[in-house]
Amino acid sequence: DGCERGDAGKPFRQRLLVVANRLPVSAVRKGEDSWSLEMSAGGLVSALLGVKEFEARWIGWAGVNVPDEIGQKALTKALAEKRCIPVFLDEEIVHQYYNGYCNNILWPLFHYLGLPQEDRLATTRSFQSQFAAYQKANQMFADVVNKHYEEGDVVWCHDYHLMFLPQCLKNYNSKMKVGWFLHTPFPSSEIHRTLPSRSELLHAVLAADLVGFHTYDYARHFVSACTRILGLEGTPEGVENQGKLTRVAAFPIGIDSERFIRALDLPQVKKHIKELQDRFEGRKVMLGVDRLDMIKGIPQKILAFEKFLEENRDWHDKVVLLQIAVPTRTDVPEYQKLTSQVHEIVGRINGRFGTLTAVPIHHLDRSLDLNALCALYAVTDVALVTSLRDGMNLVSYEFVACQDNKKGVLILSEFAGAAQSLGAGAILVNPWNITEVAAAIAKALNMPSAEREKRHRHNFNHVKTHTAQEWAETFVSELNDTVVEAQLRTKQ
Ligand code: ADQ
Repeated sequence: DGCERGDAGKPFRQRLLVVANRLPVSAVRKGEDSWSLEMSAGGLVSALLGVKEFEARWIGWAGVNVPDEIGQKALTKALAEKRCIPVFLDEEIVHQYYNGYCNNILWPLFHYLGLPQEDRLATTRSFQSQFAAYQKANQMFADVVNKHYEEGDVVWCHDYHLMFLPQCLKNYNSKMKVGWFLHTPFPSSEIHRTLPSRSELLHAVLAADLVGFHTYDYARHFVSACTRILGLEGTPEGVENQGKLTRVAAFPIGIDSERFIRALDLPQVKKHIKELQDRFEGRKVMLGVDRLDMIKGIPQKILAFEKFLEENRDWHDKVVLLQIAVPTRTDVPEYQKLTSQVHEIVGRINGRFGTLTAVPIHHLDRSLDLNALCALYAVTDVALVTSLRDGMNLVSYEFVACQDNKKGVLILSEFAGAAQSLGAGAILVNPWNITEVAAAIAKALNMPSAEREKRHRHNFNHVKTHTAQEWAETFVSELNDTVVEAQLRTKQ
């Protein structure tokens, strides 16, 4: 059957160690040595559960500070049942590595967003200490991976938090199969050049055997950064460094589309759909679902909706925008400012265009569970995804998966990775141009059903066939093969 066999003659699956900043669990301490754990059902979890050839183990930070040994032991034991292995980070490291270097430096830079003026100098001054904390944190992740690594395991590192990890792991064991995938965009080499630690980061990533991005453009930017900044040679397969080829390629992520399609058949979701339809009867529903983050372009989206209302008086009582924005990184002042800014704009527009019986915008600062989210996607006529930059954007995929009955329209930012895959079915916009987005809203609301059907069909086929599971399988199997190839090349 092609499976290797263990001592008892039973087939065993190769182990996949998935390393990400956060474990897919939320942990709450119940007592000195007891924890309650809830597994988060994100796309990455279901993607990796679907990879049948491998048995996944998770390594990452549990998102809580556990200073005492009793607590750490108890948490480690509880997590083991969920196949999770914790990396313990203290508050100071989290502050410098996670809030500082990851979210204040790399995140805005990779999304082409400058720092606010008042933060710029402060960040420049604290750069070195934050970078040192970043390296230290990556080394702590590597220590845990190394401790649990067994020969034959495949290690998959995730995202901008762990760019140093491939190098730390290869320092321990050059035979370890190591892949690294970036969930955000990789910016133009001209942007990456401005980072004081530009070369160290590139070298560290190049230690991996396979480096993956959502789109071909991000992969190209990365290769350009390696050729221009490090003076290395880029080939169609990747980057060559001292006889070693690091394979660089695009692996566009998808969603677990069946999970969303199945949810629409649940009685409670059907009930919810009916309630929403009754609530908004006679009005077209427009929807935004985002983490409340600068990159999602929420203020720009709402200003474009205001412009649409200004220019289309006959639509005033016939359309409603539901914006569901889940707060994230709430201890960062930039994010607090964004929340107030969005509230202020929504309040102004509702004051301006609302009546005693209806308001044009419903804005919720909260997360919804999968069933509520699916019901909302299903009743929507027009979804608005206006990210200023976005690695992929899974909300656009989830909306399409839930629209096979309604065949609503997706307005999608050309700066989201998803524009490459769903561009043919969506109306693509430049989110910075609110006049253009307002015109796209008018076009979407007035679109004849035959055109909606055609556009939806294109996108639905894509979302159904290019799933998260396929994404994970492709990456992991290519990682398995790439190492062999790379070793062969070195031997030649
Ligand atoms: P995110 O920036 O988090 O992910 P996205 O891809 O849209 O962006 O995924 C967000 C997820 O959170 C979706 O599954 C969505 O359903 C959920 N979500 C958002 N708002 C919610 C709300 N109010 N209530 C409930 N759920 C909500 C990063 C990158 C993306 C990349 C992904 C995957 O920034 O560009 O697509 O990783 O690689």
